[in-house]
Amino acid sequence: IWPRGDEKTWKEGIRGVDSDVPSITKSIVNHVQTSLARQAYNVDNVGAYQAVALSVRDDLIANWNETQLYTTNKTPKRAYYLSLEFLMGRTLDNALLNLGLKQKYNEGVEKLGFNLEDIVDCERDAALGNGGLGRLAACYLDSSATQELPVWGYGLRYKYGIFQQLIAPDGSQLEAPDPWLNNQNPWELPRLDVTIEVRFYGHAERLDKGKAIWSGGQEVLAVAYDVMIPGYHTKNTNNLRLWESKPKRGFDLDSFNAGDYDRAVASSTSAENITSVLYPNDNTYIGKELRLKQQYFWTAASLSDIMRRFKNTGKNISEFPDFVAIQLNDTHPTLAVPELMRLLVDEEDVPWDKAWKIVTNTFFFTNHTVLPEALEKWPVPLMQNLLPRHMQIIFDINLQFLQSVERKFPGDRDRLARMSIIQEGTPQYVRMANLACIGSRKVNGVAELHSELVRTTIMKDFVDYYGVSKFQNVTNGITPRRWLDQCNPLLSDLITETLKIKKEVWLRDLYKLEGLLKFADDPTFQKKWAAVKQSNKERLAHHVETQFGIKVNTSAMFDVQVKRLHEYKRQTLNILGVVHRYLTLKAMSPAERKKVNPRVVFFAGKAAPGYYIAKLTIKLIVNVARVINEDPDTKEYLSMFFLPDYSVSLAEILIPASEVSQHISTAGTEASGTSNMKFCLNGGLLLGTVDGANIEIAEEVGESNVFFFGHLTPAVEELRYKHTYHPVPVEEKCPPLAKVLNEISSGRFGDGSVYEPLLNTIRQVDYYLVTEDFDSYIRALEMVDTAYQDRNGWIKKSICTTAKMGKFSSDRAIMNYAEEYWNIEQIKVP
Ligand code: GP0
Repeated sequence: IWPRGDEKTWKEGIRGVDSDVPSITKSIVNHVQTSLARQAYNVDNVGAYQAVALSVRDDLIANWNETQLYTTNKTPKRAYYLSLEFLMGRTLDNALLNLGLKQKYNEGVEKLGFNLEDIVDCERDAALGNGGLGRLAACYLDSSATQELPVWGYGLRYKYGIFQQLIAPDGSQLEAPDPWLNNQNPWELPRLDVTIEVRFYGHAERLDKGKAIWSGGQEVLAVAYDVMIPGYHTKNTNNLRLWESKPKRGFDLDSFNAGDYDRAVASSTSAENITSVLYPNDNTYIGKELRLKQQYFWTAASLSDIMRRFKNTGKNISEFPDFVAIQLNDTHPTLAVPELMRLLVDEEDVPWDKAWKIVTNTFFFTNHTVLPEALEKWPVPLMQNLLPRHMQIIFDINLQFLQSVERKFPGDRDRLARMSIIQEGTPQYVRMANLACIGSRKVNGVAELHSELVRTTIMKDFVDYYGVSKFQNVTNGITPRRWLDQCNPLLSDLITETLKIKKEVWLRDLYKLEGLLKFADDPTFQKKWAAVKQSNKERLAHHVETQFGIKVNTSAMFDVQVKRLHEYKRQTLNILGVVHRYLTLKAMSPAERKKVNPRVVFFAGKAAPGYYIAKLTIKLIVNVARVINEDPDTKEYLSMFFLPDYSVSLAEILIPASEVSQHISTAGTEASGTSNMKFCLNGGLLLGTVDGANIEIAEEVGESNVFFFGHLTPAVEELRYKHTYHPVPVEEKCPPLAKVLNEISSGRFGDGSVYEPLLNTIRQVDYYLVTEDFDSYIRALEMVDTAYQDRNGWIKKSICTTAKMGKFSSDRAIMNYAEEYWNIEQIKVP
């Protein structure tokens, strides 16, 4: 008995039966029978997902192979993107769209009695990243392949990705592991033959001419797993190589023979531990030895692999920078600088000065934050012990560098101390940003304002020394394939039908969206545009209802703030604003309330497990939501949800449904932001501070189409100074905010004493200036309300916003890196 689908299609798919059924269903059925070893009547959605994924994978492998072969034969210059995080999300839907096979698979799967959307939903996210930085890396891989650039990513294959977030009944965040590899992962190709030995500890003995021999210590193996990265509507399929650690020998036989079983197993577990878990910190540095081990393990394996590939071309070592460019995604891979020095000097016998020239022409460094707590600094004794040879090399680089600074600025001791790679003290520290800057050809920030802050604050001395041209900007971007076509198919179709150009064209040249402008006033188009948003709101509401059992009013305005929890991102400002709104509603008469614009506020985001204030913010959000969602006086007009376990997949549902999204960091603190671009691309309006890429979004869409508020960056330092030395009580500075804080303290949302430490950060130093921006924030929210009352006016703003988002395609960003930094060329695989 064949329980689902078309019996003939199933039967004809079986191996050996020759027929003209479409090759897709045939390949799916084949995988069910062979790879999954299942009978056709024994397939559920998960099994169907696996069979479909394996079938799509066959296509990817074919393209991937051709791309690698073709590129190897052409020996072009290649670029490598070293990132400790790649936040890929799901692959199946994206692969189908990029391959242009979505429609066919839809039909094929239908014939077999399944529904493609349900199958797609069976995939677990690959969540090997924390937030913006990791997702940016994923968008850049998509754009590199789409732009037909020879770019590989290098990262770690963590066994556990970012933790799963659960919310306890009292509103606390709980963390559970993310064993994403428990299910088979069809998207990776294990390369058990590609292994690299990586050494830790031991001792380094100096020889002459700057050389040394590093020996002893612990050796572990790096094993390669390759993830195929298809470009959009091109055969080019790039590679993301992720390393897994394993013991060099399963057991330390010496200890084993001596009967010391525990020690033998300990060395193997310590080797395997290296790639076991992604550190869940975002925008803060954590000084754990295992994290440093991860960084070295990954950079050493990647550089050895890159060196081997370069040497296979038969070129002379001095040509290395003509064939290899390496982008350092933040300071995490900075050990690549001394590691390449070690390879060149100790192993390839290149003289020190020549090696240094090669190194400084190979690397490029992207900074992602100016927050002081995020700057990586490793204690010298820790690094000395783990990487004795690298510590020598770093000291040697530093000596030469400081001598050169001294020649340029004679007698300026303070300057030398600031620019030194080594921060003096007990212990000394290695400043990774200084090393990355000194070792790189160029340094860039990720939005105009941020790059300017890099030049004028953390890298100021280096600008004086090198000149300003080394310090540039590449504004971040997002891939419109995932963040429009895939997550918002209705809008994608409407755009295609309106522009009257093929989807493949505008998705590769996003400036084409400007063609929507001339329809911005067209009432029929406006109607269609609004209907798409409405339908996306309903999709979100349905998701929230099925996943969390909560009903959502879809005629209310959807207001969204989703991102990592961090004081600088100021989710506090948002929640305090919601409480203010609630108190205002409570004070109104029922008749007055009827005139109010109903609003639903969505929050989502994870807090680092050790970040106490961030976790307390989640608790406050959850408990305020509980009270206001149940208040019969107000619940029609205001409700609020904290959606647990924010992920790429959840973002794909939230973003298309948003009418306004909040990006409200203290001015000067958010390097760029990238979700701001995603919301605007999907026709959501931006409510934000004059910070990061918000500024460039406003430049593109026009200030009248965004809601800006708050103090500007130049005011921030002075205000902080005042807060420290001339504090003014909140009661005086901002009475409405004081009222909100006191209502929370007095127990209106459950035991107020729980929140005192959080509320006191605002009442006391208020480092992130919530008290300074609260009034203008409330006024901005009112402006949003007023604008929303004018339905057509709002829809027009929404259309104009999407239309002007061309700049923010990651294709533009990646081409900028390719042309101005890496000097690599596009090669189309025929
Ligand atoms: C920056 F330093 N970012 C860091 C970090 O440790 N983690 C991280 O995600 C982010 C920035 O906060 C950003 O502003 C930026 O756009 C992103 O890196 C990519 O450049 C958040 O979107």
